[in-house]
Amino acid sequence: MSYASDVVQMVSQRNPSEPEFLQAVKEVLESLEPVLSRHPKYQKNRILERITEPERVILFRVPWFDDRGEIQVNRGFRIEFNSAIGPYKGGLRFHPTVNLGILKFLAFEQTFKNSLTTISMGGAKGGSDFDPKGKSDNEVMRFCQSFMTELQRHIGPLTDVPAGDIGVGGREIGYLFGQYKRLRNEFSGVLTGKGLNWGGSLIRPEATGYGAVYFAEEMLKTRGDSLEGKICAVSGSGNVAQYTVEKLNQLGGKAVTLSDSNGTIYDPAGIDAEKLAWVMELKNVRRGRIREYAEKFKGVTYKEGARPWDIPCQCAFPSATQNEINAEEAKTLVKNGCFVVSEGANMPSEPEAVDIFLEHKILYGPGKAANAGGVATSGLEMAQNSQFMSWPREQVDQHLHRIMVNIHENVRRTAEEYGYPGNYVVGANIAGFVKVADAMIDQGLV
Ligand code: NDP
Ligand code: 2IT
Repeated sequence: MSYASDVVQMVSQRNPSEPEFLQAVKEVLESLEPVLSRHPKYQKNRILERITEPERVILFRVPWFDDRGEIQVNRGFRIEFNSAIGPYKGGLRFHPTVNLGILKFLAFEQTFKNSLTTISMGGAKGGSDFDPKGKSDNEVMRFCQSFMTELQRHIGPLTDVPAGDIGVGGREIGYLFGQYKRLRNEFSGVLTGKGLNWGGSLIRPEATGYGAVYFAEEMLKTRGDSLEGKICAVSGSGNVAQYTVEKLNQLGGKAVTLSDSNGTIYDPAGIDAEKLAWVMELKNVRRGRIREYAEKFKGVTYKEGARPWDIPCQCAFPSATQNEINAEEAKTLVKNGCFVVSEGANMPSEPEAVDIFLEHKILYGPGKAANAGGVATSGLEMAQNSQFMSWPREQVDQHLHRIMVNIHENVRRTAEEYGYPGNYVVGANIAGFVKVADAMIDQGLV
C-alpha cells in the first residue's frame, strides 16, 4: 500500500459518517502520488495525516425568534482547516443540508484553492442548517445576529475572514457585519462580499462566475479555440450562475440553460442580457423560482426535477452544488459533443463523472482551480480594506483576469511536469498542495 492510500484508509476509519469529506480527501490524496514519491519529505513529516485533520472545528447553538414569536434552534459551524499560508478564509453556507462532513469537504478543498490564488489565505468554511427560503428579511436578520454573536469570538481580519456561499449573499453579509461591528466596536475587513458603501470590492459579486468563464477561455486557448459561438449549459441560478451567463454573453458564448433545486429551463434562443437582468430581479429581489422564466419568455421549456446535462452543448458550467453530475450525465454530455467543463460549483462532478471527462480527454477544469476567482477577489477586497482604499472596477477585473490566467498556467505546467499533460485535476491538486505542505514543514510541528 502507498502512503496516500494508507492515509485515505485511516481518514475513512476516523470519519465514517462524512461521505463528501472522504470523497474530497480520496480525490486529492490519490492524485498526489507523483509528488509524494518524488519528495519523501512529505511522508517523513506526516503531512497527509496533518493536512486531512482540521486545525479547529467550532460547533455552536444558534437560537432565534421567528415572526410568530416561536423559538427556533439551528446549528452553527466554522471549520478552521489550515492556516499554514495565511489567515483562515472561506465562505458561509446556509442550507438545510449543511452538516459537519459537507463543511469539512468544503474547507479542505478551500485550502488548496486558496493556495492556487497566489494570495496569502488559509482554508476554512462555515455555515448553518438554517434555510433562508421562505423566511422574512427580519427572520434572516435575527438569525444572522444570533449566528454572529457566537462566531465573532473566533474570527477577525487577521484570524479568520468568512464570506458568502450558497444561501449567503449581500443581504446576509450585511446583517452579519452589522452585528460583528456592534459587538466588537470595530470596523474592519472581517468579512468579504460586503456592500460597496461599507468596504466591499467592485467585481466581488461577479468574480466567481467571471473567473470560471476566464478559466474556460484559457483551457480553450490551449486548443487554439475560443468561446465565440459556443453553446453553454449552466446549472444553478444563483450568484455564480448569473455572472457566468453575463460573462459568456460578453465573450460571444450562448448560455441556454439555468436551474434550481426544483428544475431546469432550456432557452434555445439564449439567455441574453435582457433576460439575465430579469433573472437577477427574480432570484435576488423577488426570491422566486426559475420555473417562472418559462412562463415569462417564449420558446422556453421547463422540466421539473431535471438537471441540464441532457441538453446538447459544447461547454458546461455546473454552478449549483456538489455531486450534481453523475457518471450517466457525464457520458451524455460527452456523447452530445460537450468538450469543456469549467466548475463554478465546488465538487459538482461525482468521481465517476470526473473519470469519464479525463478518459475522453475533454478540457475539464476542477472547481478548486476554475472557481478560485471568487475567493481571489475576496483576497483583493481584504487588500483594499487594509489600505482603506477602493480600487476601480477595471483594476479589480484586470487583477481577477490575471489571477485566473496564472492559475491556469500553473496548473497546466504542474500537470505536465509530473507526467500528466492536460490533466487539470492532478495539476491543481499538486500545485495547491506543495505550497501548503512546504509552509507546514517550514513552520514546524504545530
Ligand atoms: P446561491 O445560493 O447564490 O445559488 C445556489 C444555486 O444553486 C441556486 O440556484 C440553488 O437553487 C441551487 N442549488 C443549491 N443547492 C442545490 C441542490 N441541492 N440541488 C440543486 N440545486 C441546488 O449560491 P452560489 O451561486 O454562491 O453557489 C453555487 C455554487 O458555487 C456552490 O457550490 C458554491 O459552493 C460555489 N461557489 C461559490 C462561490 C461564491 O463566491 N459565491 C465561490 C466559489 C464556489 P435553489 O434556489 O432551489 O436553492
Ligand atoms: O467556495 C468559495 O470559494 C467561496 N464560497 C468563496 C469564499 C470567499 O472567502 O470568498
